[in-house]
Amino acid sequence: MDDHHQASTTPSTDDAPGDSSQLVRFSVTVPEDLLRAFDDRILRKGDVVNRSSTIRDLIRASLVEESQRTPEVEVIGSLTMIYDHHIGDLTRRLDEVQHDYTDEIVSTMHVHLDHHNCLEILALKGRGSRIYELADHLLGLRGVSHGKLACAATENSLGL
Ligand code: NI
Repeated sequence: MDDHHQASTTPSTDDAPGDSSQLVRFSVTVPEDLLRAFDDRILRKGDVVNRSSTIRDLIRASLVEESQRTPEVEVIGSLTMIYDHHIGDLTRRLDEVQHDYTDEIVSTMHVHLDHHNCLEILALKGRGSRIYELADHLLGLRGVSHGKLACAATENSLGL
């Protein structure tokens, strides 16, 4: 059992994580094929194999995901949806919902994909409870065929 239990504050030679907090080195034990698959994944993303940097990103992402469950936490993210603007009064209803969340919707982009379909992307920033409520309202409208809310960060995670 040599993993998880030891952590030292020996300065690391890895690249800096972008803030001033002290780096801590720890060792992790994983199956060899899992590590190989992990390295392959890093390389597919076009990076040199920098496990530390990738693991830091994964840790941050998991912390963001966890804190999104707290309604009071400020989250930053985007909502993507595709819909057929010919369906009923969908465009009017989409507009009405969005006008109730002017504090949370930072920016929107609308792309007319073809004769029927529209792609709309909303940049969002606000309390988690409001952001999720907005996403539920929009994605629940009849005619919205694809939709996904992706929270990229929380206000706190930006400082990590
Ligand atoms: Ni359109």
